[in-house]
Amino acid sequence: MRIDLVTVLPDLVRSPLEHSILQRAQDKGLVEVHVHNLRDWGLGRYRQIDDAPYGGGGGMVLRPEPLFACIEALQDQLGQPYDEVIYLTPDGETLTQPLANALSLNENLLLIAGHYKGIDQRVRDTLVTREVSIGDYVLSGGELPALVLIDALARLIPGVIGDANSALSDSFQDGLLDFPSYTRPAEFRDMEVPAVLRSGDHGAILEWREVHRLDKTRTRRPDLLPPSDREESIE
Ligand code: 6GU
Repeated sequence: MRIDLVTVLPDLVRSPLEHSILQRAQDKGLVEVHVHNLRDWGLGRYRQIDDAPYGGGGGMVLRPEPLFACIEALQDQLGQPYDEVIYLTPDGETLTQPLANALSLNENLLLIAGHYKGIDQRVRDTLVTREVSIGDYVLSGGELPALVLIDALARLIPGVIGDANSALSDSFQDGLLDFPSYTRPAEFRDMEVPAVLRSGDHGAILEWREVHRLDKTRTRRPDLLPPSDREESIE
């Protein structure tokens, strides 16, 4: 998968892309992330990229010319249309695991991180094919949401995560929260790891994990369960 990310703050997004799973995904050639500074397409001597909103009010709006020039240049370089041009915005569709799963199947994505008061509506009306929010709270810009989206997508690409089962067994992937995990030591400050997990009985371990996934989901996120599964708790 190739991801082009357009931002006015390229330095803000670089470091997270250079660590851990995102770095590994890129090292393995499974994901390519290219960061582009919108100011490179800015207007005039001062490379202007934003302006005051028509109609007044606070904040600045990203002008259409730099965004059109940038997106068209990237489109030309790619040599084909992007599968999706995604604008990160709090009024977009909320990112969920099913949306991440669907987007992870694309080959080429262009992400636009807005800033200030957002971007000129004409860009949204013409070039943007999808608008995505990462939740019902307001952030200062689309850069962190873009990184969240990239992380959610990269880990779904086959080969990125070591254990092939790991991404599929995550919380949310089948609608339940994850089970509690323990590692050595078996006893720590009078707290014992549940005996069944040390029993070697794989059937019993699977059952324990399912019971605890369901129990945790009932307690914390009953909204994830069908109404018939919401009551009844383990003793
Ligand atoms: Cl995508 N952008 C901003 N600025 N705030 C957000 C968001 C996006 N998603 C949730 N809050």
